[in-house]
Amino acid sequence: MKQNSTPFNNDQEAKQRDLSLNKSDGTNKPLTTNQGVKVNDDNNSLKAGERGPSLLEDFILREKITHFDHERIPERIVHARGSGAHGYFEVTNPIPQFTKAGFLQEVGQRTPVFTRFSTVAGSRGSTDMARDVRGFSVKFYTQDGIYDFVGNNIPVFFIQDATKFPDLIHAVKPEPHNEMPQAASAHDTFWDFISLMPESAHMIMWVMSDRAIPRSYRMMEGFGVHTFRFINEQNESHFVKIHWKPKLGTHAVVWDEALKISGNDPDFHRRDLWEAIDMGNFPEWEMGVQIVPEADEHKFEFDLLDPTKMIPEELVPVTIIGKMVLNRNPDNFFAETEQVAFHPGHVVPGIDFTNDPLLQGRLFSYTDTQLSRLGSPNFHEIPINRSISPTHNNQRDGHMRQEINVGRVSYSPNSLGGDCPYQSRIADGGFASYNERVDAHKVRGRSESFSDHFGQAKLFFNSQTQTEKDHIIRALRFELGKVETMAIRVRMLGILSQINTELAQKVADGLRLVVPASPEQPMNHGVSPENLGGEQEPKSVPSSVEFSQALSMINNPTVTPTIASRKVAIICADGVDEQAVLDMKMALLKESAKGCLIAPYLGKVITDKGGEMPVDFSFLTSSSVLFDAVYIPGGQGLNELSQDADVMDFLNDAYRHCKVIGVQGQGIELLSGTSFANKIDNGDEGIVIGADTENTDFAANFIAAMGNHRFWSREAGLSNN
Ligand code: HDE
Repeated sequence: MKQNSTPFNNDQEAKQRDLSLNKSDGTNKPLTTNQGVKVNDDNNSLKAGERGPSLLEDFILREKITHFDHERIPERIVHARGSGAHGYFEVTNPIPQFTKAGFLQEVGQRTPVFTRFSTVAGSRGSTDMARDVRGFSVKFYTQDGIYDFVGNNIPVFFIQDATKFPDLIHAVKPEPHNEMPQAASAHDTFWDFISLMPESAHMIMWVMSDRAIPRSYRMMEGFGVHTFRFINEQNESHFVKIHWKPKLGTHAVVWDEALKISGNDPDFHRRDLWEAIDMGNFPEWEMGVQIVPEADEHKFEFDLLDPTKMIPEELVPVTIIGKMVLNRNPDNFFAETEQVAFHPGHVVPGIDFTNDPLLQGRLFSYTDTQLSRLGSPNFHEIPINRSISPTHNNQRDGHMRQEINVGRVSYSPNSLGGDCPYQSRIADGGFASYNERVDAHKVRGRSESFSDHFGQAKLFFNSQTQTEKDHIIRALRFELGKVETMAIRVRMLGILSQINTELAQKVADGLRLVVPASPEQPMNHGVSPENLGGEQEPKSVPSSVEFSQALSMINNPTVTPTIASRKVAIICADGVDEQAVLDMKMALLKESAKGCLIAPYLGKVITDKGGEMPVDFSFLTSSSVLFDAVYIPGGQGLNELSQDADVMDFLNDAYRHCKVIGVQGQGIELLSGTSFANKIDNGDEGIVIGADTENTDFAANFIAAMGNHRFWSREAGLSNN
């Protein structure tokens, strides 16, 4: 057992008990004002005569309206759109040799967590399906205080220095003159900035990949981005990069699907997370670490402090140390998901920072932003932010102070209060910053070791499968195609040509442009570079790893195929084969997946046996982009659906988005009206056909095909854009 703090707490419910102190439930309770006075009439304001003016005296009306008027708080400047859930973190492989962090010490030790996923650029009400980075934040309520992991689903970032962050965000947010476009990077100001910032080249490869359009928050990796430090009991430091690997694998949708999901269900990811937890399909991630000893700090061809670089897993493998399970939806979105305040500077003994200049800037920004968003330095007292380990200090007062500090002493040193609260020795769990030696001139500049902007961008692109490369090319054609200023498009082609000439050429072909012979130099307004501060001349250092399997979602070796929690659309109409539907639903349920009945109408369908089955969605209220696969059972009556344009769109989209389509018995006739009718006999593995309804292997074959997620070979003949 660790000797320096409280014994290990293993209480995953501790935070729920803490939150319950603030919960309020009005069931079977009288309506009251905020002052506790019971209300007799909540429907009429007080007036001078029934048709007369309202009276100022009406304290019930005034209180209700005033509170309403002040309901909104500023949304987050970035990551405004998000969804959260409660759960726990469990240690599976303790690493006390690297960190003394109390919550990472013993196998089976559990710590309550609250996790929030988000998009970056869009407003609170924007679509979940924007092409964007996803935030991945975890608040650990540890026995030694709060530890916040505040990462993304992409392991690198656009910029190297915090001072460029306001510029980056101003460029990507809707343009200031007309507030367009919402939740989209496909516009001039973003690409103008990016085309002038070659350090963003690596990140651009990730953001243009399918990582930026995840199938689900539950199917994304998480990365801490910066190199942090782990500190052990001997006060030794190791560099660490933190990873989260989703148990369901890392999966994405396709761009055309993303656009249609945004129209069909802008809450797609929020709903997916909520429903999965509601149904008991608790999302799970493994936490892994890449550890680099201090002595190896300069061993790599990139700088560990540069947040535009990751450590290829081929150089330093990821060691799994624990898992996170999200098993409880919030009770109240505002109180929990909106008011939760993360901060990369919330660390506990055993975890410390490095000099990554992006991280250093973040350490300032997060408290500052909570002051404007939540309105007071007492935001740590909001229940979702409250530590479950006791807090005592001499900080006092401020807006909305909840704590009632007793006694006359609020300073240190003091003799009147026995010099309490007292400071803790390191051995008793007191936090002491890592004793790093710093001996340098004050300088506003950048290390030469940060000047490789293209080496890892190349590694990323080269590590993708052809399908993934094609998706990156198409994403860039789309994004740059929305840019109106020709010079920006051309400048971006210059950047791309330094990553990969084939990439640049194919993007240029889509835009009908010529790749410039040499990339454009930054504008310095006539001032020679030596008279300006700023970056080093960009360069490209070849990566010592030429191909990294972990960078491709399709090749990713950690994925075990599963269809758990996936949704299947079962096409129905009166006369549908009842047994086939029931068998498929049962087979899916066994794999923790769900079959939903879609019919031309809501209510019920009458089956071939004269029975009734409830319909989940009509073709009007649903779309195949909201499902992972389509199943067409046999039965009379389905044929008529081939005259229905909505049904044909449903099936054509499922095919276009490379999804599994299973069809049994007479159901096959329905496919004759689709755009892919001529492909059915071509051996497309994603079309699973059961000629007769007795085929017992059918459901198993269908489920096995679904485990592949998508059948990319179909894309070859679909579109050349
Ligand atoms: Fe953030 N970021 N960020 N960021 N960030 C915020 O804090 C900031 C960066 C990340 O679910 C803000 O509470 C600066 C990298 C996530 O509540 C703000 C810089 C990474 C979230 C802020 C960065 C992140 C935020 C806005 C460059 C990945 C959502 C609201 C120096 C490692 C947290 C808030 C949540 C939120 C500042 C760059 C992740 C303004 C100055 C790199 C997941 O403080």
